[in-house]
Amino acid sequence: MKPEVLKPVFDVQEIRAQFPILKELVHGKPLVYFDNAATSQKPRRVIKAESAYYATINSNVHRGVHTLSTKATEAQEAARETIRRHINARHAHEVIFTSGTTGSLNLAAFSLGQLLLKQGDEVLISGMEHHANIVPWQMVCERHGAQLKVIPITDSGEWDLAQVPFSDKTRVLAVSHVSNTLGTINPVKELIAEAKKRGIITVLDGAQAIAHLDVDVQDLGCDLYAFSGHKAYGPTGTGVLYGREELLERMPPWQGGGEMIDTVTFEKTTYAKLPFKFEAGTPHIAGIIGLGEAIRWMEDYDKPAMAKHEHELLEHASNQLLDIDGLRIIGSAKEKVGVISFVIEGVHHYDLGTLLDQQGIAVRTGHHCTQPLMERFGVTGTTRASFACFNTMEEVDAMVAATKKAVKMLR
Ligand code: C6P
Repeated sequence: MKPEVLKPVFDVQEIRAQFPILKELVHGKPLVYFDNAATSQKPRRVIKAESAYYATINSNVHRGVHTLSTKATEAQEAARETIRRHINARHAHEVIFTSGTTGSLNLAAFSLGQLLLKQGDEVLISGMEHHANIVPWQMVCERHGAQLKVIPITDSGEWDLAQVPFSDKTRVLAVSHVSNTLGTINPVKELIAEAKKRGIITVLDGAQAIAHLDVDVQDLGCDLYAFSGHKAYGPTGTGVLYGREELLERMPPWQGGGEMIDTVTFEKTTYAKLPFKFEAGTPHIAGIIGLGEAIRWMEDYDKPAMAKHEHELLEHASNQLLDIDGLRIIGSAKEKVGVISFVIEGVHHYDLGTLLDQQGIAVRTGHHCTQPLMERFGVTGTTRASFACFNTMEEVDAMVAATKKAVKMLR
């Protein structure tokens, strides 16, 4: 159960005051940070938690009997428990720490490949996946003689549910909960239910969901769920792979090394219990402690209230931007998080991004690590603004005004 906390009324200025970076100037202008899908900014509490570890308890975990090691271990394991509670996993040992979503998905692909895949089997992904949820599966498919199948995408940027290529050879379904490029919130529960009926293992890429949706892995019914800490107000270099206990028990380890073993001889190694079987080497202890703090911070500030605010920013941005002649929004799904991708006739996204930066406005331009999706929409790249709880309507207005100005200069 999540602790009952009295949520403060959503006050964007009060939230902004907690992000030191928002006081920075870029090219002499106040920073407008709209690149939260790439990485979110960090509240002071997270920065403090990470530096307090280095300043007061820096030590390795699960290795020493000395006081600092015990304190570091307790702090790291408290973060694991916080994350367990936040995503409603049954057990803390179902939460594996990784370097990020990419690390989590590579672990999942390698290990499931070893466990399940053989010649002729199929892995099903979707046409809106990030490269991190394409390439690891391609690599294991190649290794095991399996085939990658793809759910097509509609013009509005949603899965075409009438054309999901399930077959009796499908062994794994690996799809994103939320698209990083389109912002689409996918109907994952529905697809997981269908996959389960067919005995298919389900993997969700939650990189863009964790900071915006209430994620309940038991309710979703997925077998594995991957996310990064740094997109959820936590430190870079941290990530999680949640896994259902029974499946994790059967999955072979990904990397070998210290801490993931029970006994080692030159003839044979036996592996440690969960979660340590999957956590070879010294983890990013400071980062994990920071991630625990980021999750507690989000819980204090109420994710649904944050999501509502971000949705208002999205609506406002969409309405204002569509005033610009020749502007096309890529991704018009009914259910979206605060991500808006657009192209403008006669304007290259790179030039627009550079001119926005000169006004202090940070957006991402390019293919957003979703090249097949770009091909689907017949574009080489887009300009993407992605909102977080600390962004304001005034900042959206500033972006729209700067975009209009840039378009005049570039056409
Ligand atoms: N997307 C973006 O700007 P890492 O880099 O491991 O923390 O996350 C990879 C990843 C996986 N899946 C999805 C849906 C993602 O959005 C990302 C990261 C960033 O859109 C950086 S490319």
